Amino acid sequence: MRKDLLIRVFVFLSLIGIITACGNENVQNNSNGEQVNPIARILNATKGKGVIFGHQDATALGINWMFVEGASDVKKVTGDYPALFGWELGGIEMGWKKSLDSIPFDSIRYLTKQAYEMGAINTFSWHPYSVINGVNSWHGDSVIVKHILPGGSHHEAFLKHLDAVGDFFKELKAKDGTDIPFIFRPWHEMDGSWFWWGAKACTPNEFQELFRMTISYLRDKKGLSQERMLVAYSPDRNFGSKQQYLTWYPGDEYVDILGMDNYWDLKFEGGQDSVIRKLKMVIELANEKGMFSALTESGCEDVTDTVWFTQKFGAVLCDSLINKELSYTQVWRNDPKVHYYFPYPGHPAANDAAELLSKPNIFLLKEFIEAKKSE
Ligand code: BMA
Repeated sequence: MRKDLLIRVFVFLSLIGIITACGNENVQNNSNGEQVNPIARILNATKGKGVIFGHQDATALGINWMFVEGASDVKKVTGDYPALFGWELGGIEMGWKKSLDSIPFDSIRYLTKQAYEMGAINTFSWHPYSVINGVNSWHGDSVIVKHILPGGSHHEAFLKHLDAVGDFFKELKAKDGTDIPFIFRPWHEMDGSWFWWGAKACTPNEFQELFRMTISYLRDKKGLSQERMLVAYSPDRNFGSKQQYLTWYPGDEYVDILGMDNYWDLKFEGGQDSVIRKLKMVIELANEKGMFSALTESGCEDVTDTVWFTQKFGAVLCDSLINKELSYTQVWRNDPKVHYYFPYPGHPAANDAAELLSKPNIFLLKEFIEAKKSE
């Protein structure tokens, strides 16, 4: 072979090597090809066996109880805990002792640790107040994002908000001192118009910059490396193609889990077909990128449809491809003062929810612990 041809072949092969190595970064592999993130290892172990079921605020409050040790509406109805616990940090950036949902951050810390010790996964959402004018997250017309980006009038002040979030995460330690790994899902539902980081209040570029800045700051300045924190990108249901789904996408380096929140489609007759169609796009993208996929939020408010769990949600989760590919899902919180998304004992939908969750391929905690044994 001629020397210049040899050089070309060498350059070509090196490029392939570089491209492959970049791909690995997305799934958190170290140089030996091993997963460095404990949650990523678990999601790899359970993939193909079923979908992990989660509940927001699962052990913090429910119908007719609040902070009762060991209580959970999911457990009351199904006999077992969810396998994924969601928690909300809104208000922490204001220096408050309690979240915007009146849950003390000390309780969230305690319950996160408990969930971890039980073998569950913890995931965090954050509905922050604006550092500019103190309004809550549901101000879809307020132009805030561009002012908190680098160079903006409130950038430095906003970094203090990120400090509060990062410090909270850093303090999450197990009994033996191990850092508790978690999923962080910031700036979700950006394709909707209800949040100040949403489609009406910032451009996709500004949004992407906000997302990247948030994750880089937590990683680089707060030490929350990819070994500890997985990041979920989680638009709502407003997309009809993979390209549209990626409108707000900050880039592979900043994301580990591709998600979708979707309450809306499941309100309608046949809506499960739209959810299935959209989730399949998310799954395809996740597989192309070597990432995980999730239905990061769903639910029927006050469970007014008594067969919602088996007929709507279940139709999605039991779709053969989705059941094999989707890592997890979560229904929203049970707050008797506001709304609830999981039935309580005696509720007309209780048996229906229990029926769905009794399926071996939708994981409550015990099944999840079994499934992850091959980790
Ligand atoms: C929303 C509602 C609100 C809550 C917020 C953050 O969907 O449940 O009441 O404040 O989530 O948890």
